[in-house]
Amino acid sequence: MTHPTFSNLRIDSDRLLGRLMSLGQDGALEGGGVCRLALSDKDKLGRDRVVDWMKELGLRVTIDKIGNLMGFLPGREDLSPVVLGSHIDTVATGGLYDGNLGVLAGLEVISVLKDSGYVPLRPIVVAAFTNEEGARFAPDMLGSAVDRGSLDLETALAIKDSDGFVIAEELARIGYAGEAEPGHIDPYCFFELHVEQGPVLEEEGEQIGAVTGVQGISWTEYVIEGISNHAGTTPMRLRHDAGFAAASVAVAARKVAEEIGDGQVVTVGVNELNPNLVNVIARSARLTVDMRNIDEQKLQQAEKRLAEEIAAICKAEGVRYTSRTLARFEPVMFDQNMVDLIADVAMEQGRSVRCMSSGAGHDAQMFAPVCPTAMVFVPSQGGISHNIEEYTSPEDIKAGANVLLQAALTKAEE
Ligand code: HGY
Ligand code: MN
Ligand code: MN
Ligand code: MN
Repeated sequence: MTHPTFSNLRIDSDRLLGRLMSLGQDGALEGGGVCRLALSDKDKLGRDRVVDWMKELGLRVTIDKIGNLMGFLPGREDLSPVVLGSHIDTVATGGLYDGNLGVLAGLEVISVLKDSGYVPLRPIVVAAFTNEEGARFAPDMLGSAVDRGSLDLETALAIKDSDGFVIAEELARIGYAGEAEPGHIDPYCFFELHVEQGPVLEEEGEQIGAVTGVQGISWTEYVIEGISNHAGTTPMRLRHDAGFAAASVAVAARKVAEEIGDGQVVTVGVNELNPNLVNVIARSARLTVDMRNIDEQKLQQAEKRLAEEIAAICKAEGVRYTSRTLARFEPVMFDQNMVDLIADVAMEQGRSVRCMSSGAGHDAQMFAPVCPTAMVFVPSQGGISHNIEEYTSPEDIKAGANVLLQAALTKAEE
């Protein structure tokens, strides 16, 4: 029996936008935006909502031991599945789209199949991975890394947030300490639809990004220990000021980025002083440095240079420091055939498309080493993300979800 073609199937953008807005209620911030930190009560609300939608769609829902959610739609044959994944945890000042779009567009693909009665050859899995952001628990992409075996489950379960809460206990507390073994699916291929989170597509007037890879990520936490003292009585020559050392690290990090050039980015996102009082020279500082580059050699060079700078700063100020690696992922390249498929589908649908690498980390980078993987980007208005003003237009969301639909169904017939 020849199977009806799927090429005329299209998403229902009102339904997809409706789900995005509904999910955005879980952790909604006054004045817009979302705070749905991994394994928080708000994350539980979002998870419960997504699980309900998966069940309404008749998917077989599994929760694994690190809390990854997977909805399974059988295919005509019992083959390895096409996986459509992303995340629903957000940073504390998050938007409606980062991660959420990828998971809900996956559910929209399932809804289209249910409406049309079309059953693809291969099963399709929609996945929402635990703690992609890394904003509460480091490293980021934690759930997908455990799923793909690049992070040990027991190690991940023991990770604590800055308040001392442990992942294993938080999973149990919100009722998402699943029983399935991480890695219980053997993916045929992996797609992730995601907002670009940068300015490129909008600046160049392109509608779709066919993502070729993800840059390397290096997260380090530094704790600098000085001597607290009176701000008024302590001569400058006698100070061992952890606050000054931390500020100097931020300046040095920017200098290293400029030295390396070529797309090197460096961010000091956390800089906590203790006791953090107006008239006390800081006793200690806890800061994080996020460094990224698509070129692994240059990223290593940036790490080396920053280490040199920090050693010199702390020696000169007479303060001690310790460092801890929070995350370290090498750059990944996606499967060229999958990238080409995304570009071809976009052009067939009359969309302008450009190939580009991703500045942000994504769950897809955990799948790239183990199966054909690629991402679809849609523009971020003003290039803004990790910000409550994050916005992508309904037209761009519809365009991206239709590209995901057709690319996924093409692979599901292989
Ligand atoms: O940091 C990142 O790029 C990702 O959003 N976790
Ligand atoms: Mn994301
Ligand atoms: Mn993010
Ligand atoms: Mn990300």
